[in-house]
Amino acid sequence: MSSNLQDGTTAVNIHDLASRLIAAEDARTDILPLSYDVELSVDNAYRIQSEVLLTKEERGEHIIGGKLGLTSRAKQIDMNVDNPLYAFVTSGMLHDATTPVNLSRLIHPRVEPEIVFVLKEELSGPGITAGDVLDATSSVCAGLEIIDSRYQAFKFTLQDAVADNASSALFVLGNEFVDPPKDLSLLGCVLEVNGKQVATAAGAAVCGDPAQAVAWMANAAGQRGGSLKPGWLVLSGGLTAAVPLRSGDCISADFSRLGSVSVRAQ
Ligand code: OOG
Ligand code: MG
Repeated sequence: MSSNLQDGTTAVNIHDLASRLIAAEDARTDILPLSYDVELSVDNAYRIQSEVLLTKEERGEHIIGGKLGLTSRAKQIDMNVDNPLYAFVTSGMLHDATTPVNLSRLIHPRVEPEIVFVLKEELSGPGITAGDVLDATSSVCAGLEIIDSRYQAFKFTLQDAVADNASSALFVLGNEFVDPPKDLSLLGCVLEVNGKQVATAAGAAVCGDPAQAVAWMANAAGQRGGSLKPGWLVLSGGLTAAVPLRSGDCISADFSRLGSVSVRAQ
């Protein structure tokens, strides 16, 4: 499919821009942000994201959930982008935590701790509240997301990051799936790299309450005709700034109530 959409002064070719991102991921090479030579609206950035996901589906992957990005001040400050965004995770991104990540598959991976929701009911905005999210959640668990922006030095605008499916690459889940506590805001998280504590946070770091972040995605995706489906996982966004994943590293997150989750790199 090829579509040209007028955006500001630029005719934007959604398909060509999506192909740049797919090619970068396939070749494990970083590229200049799309905003370097194209003026993109947020809506067109989401259209590029859909096209990237369509390519993954054509290659046999399927969407298994959603993800929030830039939902904490720690992430927004680190990435110099002030708004949250949403994206989707596919079957190819769920990584078995017992298998080391093969770094040759990635460009410049970083890891961030996240609270992950497992949905039992559909969430379709508008009007979804944090309470609706908790009612629609069967369990929550600990997660580590391995992000890998296709852009040089992880430098991007909101539109760039949206188009790049929010830097998604891989994620791992902990083993403990618990009933969602009524209040996730006080859930504590300690992030360690090779046994050394590097950051701490509470659930409130993410939009005041990670359930609020999931509600935001249901409402924002709802405006574009999307919804969060029963059975999906939803990564509610990095609680802390992400840390680089290097050869030999073991990165762990310990959460109150959710247990711990680790990822190793070879
Ligand atoms: C964008 C993706 C952000 C999160 O949890 O905030 C994200 C990035 O930081 O590269 O996944
Ligand atoms: Mg993330």
